[in-house]
Amino acid sequence: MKVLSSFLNSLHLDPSYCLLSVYGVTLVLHYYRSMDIRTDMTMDDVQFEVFLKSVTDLSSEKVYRVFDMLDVDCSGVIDFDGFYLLVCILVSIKDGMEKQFISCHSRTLFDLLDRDADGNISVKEFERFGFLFNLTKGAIKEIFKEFDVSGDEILDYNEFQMFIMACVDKQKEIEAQRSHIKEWLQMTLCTLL
Ligand SMILES: [Ca+2]
Ligand SMILES: [Ca+2]
Repeated sequence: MKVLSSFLNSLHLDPSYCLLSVYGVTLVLHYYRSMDIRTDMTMDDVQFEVFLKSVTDLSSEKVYRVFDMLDVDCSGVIDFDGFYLLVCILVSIKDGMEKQFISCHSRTLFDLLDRDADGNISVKEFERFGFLFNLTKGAIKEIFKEFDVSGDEILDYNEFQMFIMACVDKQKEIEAQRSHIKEWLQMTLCTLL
């Protein structure tokens, strides 16, 4: 999923808590209110589709999957809390902070992914929403192979947390490799010039 939006470009997450600043929350609230034509602090599926399609490249089918995920009480509307969470997810993707975001909000995300609320995440549940964090079907299968320690083809919360820690470690490994390459390039350039 790609995030393309001038509104979201102006927002960034706090690196420690992976949440928006007070100023950011105010901006999001203002934006949410500007779309709230019924002035009842709710957003229906049509408004939601217009918003999400204007800031991402998601298909209508995937937009409705996200809507279902955030509409936890099946009321047919998204309240401000759900919208705020969605904006934080989108900002984390825009800034390449998906893994840190998953790590900071693991319990919330686990509960959202666990659609049937049985306390476990199945491959099907993961595949349904994995696209949000740019996890492909192949990557999800690998995750299950590696982290389904009990071998019951579902991830409980402990297994899910192990997966998150591995993702964070992988992210750090990639960042360390990038900084080594940068240092090496700078040193090589200095000796050549
Ligand atoms: Ca489940
Ligand atoms: Ca398991």
